[in-house]
Amino acid sequence: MKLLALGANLPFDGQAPAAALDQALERLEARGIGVAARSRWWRSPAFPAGAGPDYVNGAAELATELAPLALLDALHAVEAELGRRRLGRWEARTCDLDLLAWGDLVLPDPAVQAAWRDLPPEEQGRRAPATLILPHPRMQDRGFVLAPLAEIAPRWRHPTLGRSVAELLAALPPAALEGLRPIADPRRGFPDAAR
Ligand code: PH2
Ligand code: MG
Ligand code: MG
Repeated sequence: MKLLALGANLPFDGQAPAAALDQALERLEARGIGVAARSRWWRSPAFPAGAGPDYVNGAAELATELAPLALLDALHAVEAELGRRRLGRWEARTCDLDLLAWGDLVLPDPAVQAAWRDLPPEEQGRRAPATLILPHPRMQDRGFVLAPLAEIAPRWRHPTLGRSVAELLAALPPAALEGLRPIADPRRGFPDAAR
């Protein structure tokens, strides 16, 4: 499974963040990258606390034969189309598309993935990897990633932690889920997503 996390916490072109994330999925499909499944959109307080407006977050399963770096290029292109400016780390953004996993591939290798995964919290805000790390080194820590992901891929198993998405979600401390709530069911439209 090719798994994607989506996030946005700034309006783009007068549109609410959820609308930009809808557009991101449409633009991926227009590039031939299928969306096999998508979660609901969830609202979540910015991490770290106080780092800007609430986010809208979601997850999708992509259907594509693109290799990881080619897929990453396509994600970056769609981010740019949706107004993303790469400024500071953890800065507010109109569209963030994070590749979480590409099957059970571990990049660049298990030791380096584990080193980034286990980076001490005080270093996480200061250091960013220069190369693609898969699975995404913070995915197991984030309620705003795991809760949407559990809607579409609860049984996907993390290749270096050996735990499923459902298990990782259940293992989170309650603080990681605080304030997190679904805002809409895509099959029924987006009744309360406008803001
Ligand atoms: N993404 C970040 C930093 N902080 N907080 C929430 N709630 N959701 C995100 O997607 C998010 C964040 C960096 O990409
Ligand atoms: Mg990103
Ligand atoms: Mg991100």
